[in-house]
Amino acid sequence: MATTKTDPKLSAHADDKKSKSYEGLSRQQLIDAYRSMYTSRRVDDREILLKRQQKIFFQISGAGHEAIGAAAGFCLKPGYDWFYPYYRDRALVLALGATPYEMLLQAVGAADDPSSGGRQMPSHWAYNRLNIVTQSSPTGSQILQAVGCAEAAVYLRNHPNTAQTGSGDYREFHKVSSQSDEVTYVSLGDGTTSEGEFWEALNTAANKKLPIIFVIEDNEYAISVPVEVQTAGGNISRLVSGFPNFHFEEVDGTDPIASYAAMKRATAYCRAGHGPSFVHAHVIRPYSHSLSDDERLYRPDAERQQDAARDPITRMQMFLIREGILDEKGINKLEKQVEDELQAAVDRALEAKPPTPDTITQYIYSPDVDPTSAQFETQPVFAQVTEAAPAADGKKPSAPLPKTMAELINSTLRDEMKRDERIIVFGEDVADVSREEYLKKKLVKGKGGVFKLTAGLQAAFGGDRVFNSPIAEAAIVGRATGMATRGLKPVVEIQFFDYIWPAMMQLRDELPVIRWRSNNAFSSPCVIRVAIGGYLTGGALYHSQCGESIFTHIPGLRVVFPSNALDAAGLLRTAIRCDDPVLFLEHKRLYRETYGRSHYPGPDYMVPFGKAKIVQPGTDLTVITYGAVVPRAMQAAQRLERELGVKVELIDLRTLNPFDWETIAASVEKTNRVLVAYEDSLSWGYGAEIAARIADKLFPHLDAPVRRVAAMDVYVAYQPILEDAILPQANDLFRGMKELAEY
Ligand SMILES: Cc1ncc(C[n+]2csc(CCOP(=O)(O)OP(=O)(O)O)c2C)c(N)n1
Ligand SMILES: [Mg+2]
Repeated sequence: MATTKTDPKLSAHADDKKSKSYEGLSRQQLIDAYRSMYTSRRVDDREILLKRQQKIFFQISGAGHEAIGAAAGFCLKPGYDWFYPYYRDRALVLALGATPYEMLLQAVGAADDPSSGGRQMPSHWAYNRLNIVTQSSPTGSQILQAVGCAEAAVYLRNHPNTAQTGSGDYREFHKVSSQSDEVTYVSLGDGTTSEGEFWEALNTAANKKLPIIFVIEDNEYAISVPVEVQTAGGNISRLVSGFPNFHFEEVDGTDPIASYAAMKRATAYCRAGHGPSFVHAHVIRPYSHSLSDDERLYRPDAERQQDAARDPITRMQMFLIREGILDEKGINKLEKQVEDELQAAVDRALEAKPPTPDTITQYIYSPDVDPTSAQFETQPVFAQVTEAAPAADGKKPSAPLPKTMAELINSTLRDEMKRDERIIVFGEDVADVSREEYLKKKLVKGKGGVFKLTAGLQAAFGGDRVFNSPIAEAAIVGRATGMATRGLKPVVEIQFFDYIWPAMMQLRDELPVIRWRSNNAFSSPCVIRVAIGGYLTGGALYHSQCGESIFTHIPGLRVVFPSNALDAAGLLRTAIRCDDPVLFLEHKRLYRETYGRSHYPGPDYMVPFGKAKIVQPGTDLTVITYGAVVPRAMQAAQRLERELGVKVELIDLRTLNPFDWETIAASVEKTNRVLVAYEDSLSWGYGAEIAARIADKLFPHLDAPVRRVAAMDVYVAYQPILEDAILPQANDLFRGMKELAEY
């Protein structure tokens, strides 16, 4: 255990009682434990005072949770094991080597706060050097990431080639490493076990026998809601006891020695590779939920006094005295030392400089790899089609046909996986066949995705690189996030855009925020492929929706939406090689469309983000669109030219965040008329922002109002007659264009 400095004078006196074993903890370690526990409590007390003096802006205490934290600190190794600790883990974080000064820097919101640079509340731990991964405020969103982190440890161990760095892509900036017996620690409160993501995490940890320790710090309350309301039967240990492959512990988490014994067994089980551990620690919460909560409103005095009798700080103090490890003088001396150090830390922290507003936009995206740069603009290299000898009947063999978007996405994944062993593909049904023996014995052909986009990848790269996940979208994104934090490049699939919503917490509050909230101490670049869109005749409302603007509204997330096979290949490669999280939207209707097919552009073809494509140049009217509306708009534009001689400039945005303002502006300045068209419902849709910007920035250049053509403000219906009426068709686009041209 790395802990704060130890004064030799405070070392355990007399060797006489050395023989006595405290579950293997030395007398010095017990003193060290008290030091981190007491320091933790005093930092809390001091922060509470500073908050009352309005010198800091928020406070979250770890009071009552110190003993289990200190005990965990003895079993786990900073910078070796990995940590996803929740906000009450101050004692653990101190035990691992963070300092009160560093904690106070976060409380005052200092520029030098190593956890977030003044961006997150205090007790939102992140210490890169200690492998303490940036934590957030949503209860439980860390758990699936911790599972992904543990999966990554196993994968990295089995794939030494992942250490290759490869210049010119994300790998240059993400060194990977793992330890043969490392474990991942994740903690949470009793109330948080009610979150679905908790159960998704246990499921995968058990199934994959992952080296991860779940620590539940059960203080019997979640703000004002008692444990029996959160948890059926009131005891989480009982509920989870059926999960296979787990080692279970239930312990008095206010007793450091019992906690240590439990944590020691739990850690040993994980380190030995037997599977995950579950430690249920009963603790107390003496300081209400937070400073904005007064627990006397819902907890009677008697109950609170019962808790107070178990206070881990006083218990540990008494224990040290009783065992003759420290006398009263020794305790006072230690406490005085802690106080003095803390006072110095407070004085320094109060002097620390706040961040300046010009830094706000730093680290929304990678500062190292710019996917809009020329580095990502390469030329396609189409394989030479060699003339084959004429067949026996004298007929010429036909040249190979251009490929569909589905085929080119598959080929791109294949080539990238060949190039980069850090790529892992998982999702629902993406494997060829989970029961691999069927594949080996050639009993079945394999599935490879409901749209067959990942077909053959498992056969080519193995079941630990391409595998099926449970139907748990939050788990797909959360696990991917944890893996990416370790330097892997998950390219995961959400089967239908309509089912992305269980992953929304991960997609909004976690994945795209990790870099910004940790001030670039951590990042999680990965790719989420999603089948999206309608025009399916029969897809109905749960297989046809769009909704891309919900994701372009998220800073830190790149959003890509190709309209043809060649762009899909080039953009997917950019998505994989870049250093940001990317939502890669694939239109189902375009997967096998005749429109936009192409030969494979070779293993290095890339299209930069933020560069639109002028599908057709024109002089009279600009049409801005993307995705499946591109071919429909093309049809309408051709008719407009045929019937009215109007020349439309058709722009395919290709990427929605970032988007290509320069191309838009240049075109509108030339044509002076603009239509924005999109498949999503009209109001608040993606094109609304484009239209607003044009109206704002290009007003002097406009000869007509900015118009939009989009879907009706309703869901996509099953009956094709209704679907046709709901979604924008070539006829609607033609009408919109004609009106504008004639305005
Ligand atoms: C997803 C989510 N919902 C609600 C909250 C507000 N909230 C913060 S802490 C908390 C209670 C957590 O209780 P528990 O897991 O028992 O942890 P404790 O604070 O008791 O240690 C709630 C409801 C939140 N942060 N995140
Ligand atoms: Mg609780």
